[in-house]
Amino acid sequence: MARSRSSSSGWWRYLHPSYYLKRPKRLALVFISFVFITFAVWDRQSLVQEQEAEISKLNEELIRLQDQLREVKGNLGYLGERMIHTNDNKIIKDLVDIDPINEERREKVKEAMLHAWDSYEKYAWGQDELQPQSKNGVNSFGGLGATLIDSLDTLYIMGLEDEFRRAREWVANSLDFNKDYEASVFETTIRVVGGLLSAYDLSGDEIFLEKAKDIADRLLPAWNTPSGIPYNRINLVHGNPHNPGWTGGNSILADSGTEQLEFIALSQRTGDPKYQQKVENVIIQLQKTFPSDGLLPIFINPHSGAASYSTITFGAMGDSFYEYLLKAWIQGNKTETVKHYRKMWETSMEGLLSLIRKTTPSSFTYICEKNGGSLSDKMDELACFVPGMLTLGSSGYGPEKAEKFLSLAKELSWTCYNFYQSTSTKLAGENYYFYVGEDMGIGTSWNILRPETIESLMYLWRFTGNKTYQDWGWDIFQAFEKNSRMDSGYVGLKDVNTGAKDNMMQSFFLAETLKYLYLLFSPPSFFSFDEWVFNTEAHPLRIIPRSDKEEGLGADGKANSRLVTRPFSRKHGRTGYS
Ligand code: DMJ
Repeated sequence: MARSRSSSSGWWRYLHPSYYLKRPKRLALVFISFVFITFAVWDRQSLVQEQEAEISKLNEELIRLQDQLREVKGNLGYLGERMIHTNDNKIIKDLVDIDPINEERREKVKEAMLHAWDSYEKYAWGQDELQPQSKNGVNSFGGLGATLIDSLDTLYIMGLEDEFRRAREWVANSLDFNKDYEASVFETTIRVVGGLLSAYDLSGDEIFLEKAKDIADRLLPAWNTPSGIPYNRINLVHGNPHNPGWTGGNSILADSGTEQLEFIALSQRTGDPKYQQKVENVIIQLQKTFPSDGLLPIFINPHSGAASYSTITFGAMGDSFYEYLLKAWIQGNKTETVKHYRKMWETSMEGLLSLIRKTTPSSFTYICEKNGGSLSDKMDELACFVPGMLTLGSSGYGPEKAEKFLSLAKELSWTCYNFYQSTSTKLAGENYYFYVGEDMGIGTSWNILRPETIESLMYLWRFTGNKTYQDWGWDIFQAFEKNSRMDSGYVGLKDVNTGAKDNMMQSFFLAETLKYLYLLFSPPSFFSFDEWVFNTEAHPLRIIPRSDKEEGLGADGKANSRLVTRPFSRKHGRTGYS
């Protein structure tokens, strides 16, 4: 008890003032401790406040940067978003290098697409093409929604999400191929099969593949000819393939040799080799009688597989046959399996050199047409895809030939640009004649919003980095804006000299012309040419490497079993729209 009492009184004495007043040292110690604790508490509080202010500043900065990134991604479209994930270094470099002039131009092109699309939605929804003057739709391809399908990938690439979603719903719920209509196998393939496959590759949405298979199955009997060279027309319900009367029973070269990319892609994505077999056989057959200069006339007999006497041209009815020789090689990842395509293409390019002439006095380089043994000094604007094709193909050559074909491409693009610059509307006519001492003169003077020159400028800019090609493309775009734009869409011109308007917004204006313009002003890594190949209607198809031991149809023409590959997967891209 005594112990406890004394310990308790010992503790209380510290609280008694006399304990400190008796000994001043104790008082000083208490004072110093008080000052030290006060300072420590105050210092800690102000530190926390400073840190909080700093954190809130950083948060604001983070939100600002996130907004900026969202904006940039929006401008780049869905693919930009995908590539930010998959191709970080390159895309970040491009983002840093973004050129404000190109940004502005790209926005203008996107706005033009929106205007064309809105007009189509308003006046011609679900029909093949819009007639802007009369404000109605017209079914020039059998009522397959050609403009809508041709536009799917352009909408996707430009990041026009709501428009793409509405188009997708139409494809899923209203697209009906059961039409008693004599369809062009070529046009239906490049626009409809190509457009649907491209939408599938970009979005991963199965509905597009399903529909592509449906229409391709309706076209497939066209290849059931003695030679395997297809008939060019077929009824979508009854079949009955045939050729149009005006060809004298012949098949057209471009119409018969421009289905390889789409049908090979379809086989790769469905695992069913029948599509690929039909179209690859066409090339095998043509290879058997391929001339030493690689130049085939535009008419081929579907019974014998031999060429009939007719014009040789890189313009109408010949053009995309040559384009697909190169692109089937690229699509097949340039492997041994597809080597024969490249070989044939290189042979044809040697033949092309024999058609090259220069004008006087200005030395414009142009491509002649050939009838029998003689050259004719005429060139279609359609042949202005050649500079782009040469640019794309030049990288497969050794340095010397690559340089030779690239400089030919540059010269031809200058000519094509002048097809536009030489008219009062600054829009090109359909074809040109070349006269000694007078350079070029217009033949057919309409302009139907074609894309070929812009397509070539896009490839040249991408491969050379020379911004002049972008400036030329911008000039052409401005001429379309000035002469072809109406409140209700875009029209062609009946005459590029007078500016008189026609009444048609061609579906390829949305599929090709505006898409190539958009790419012309986009950062180079926006679309990788190692990953994608564009069909002749500008629909990008994802390159799926074909192995040298592939189970498909080889260069020997022997059919093998299945080749199964997967399309662009949702995991890597944007989530789908279904
Ligand atoms: C498009 O349908 C394709 O580019 C085709 O290969 C040629 N014609 C038009 C565009 O001009």
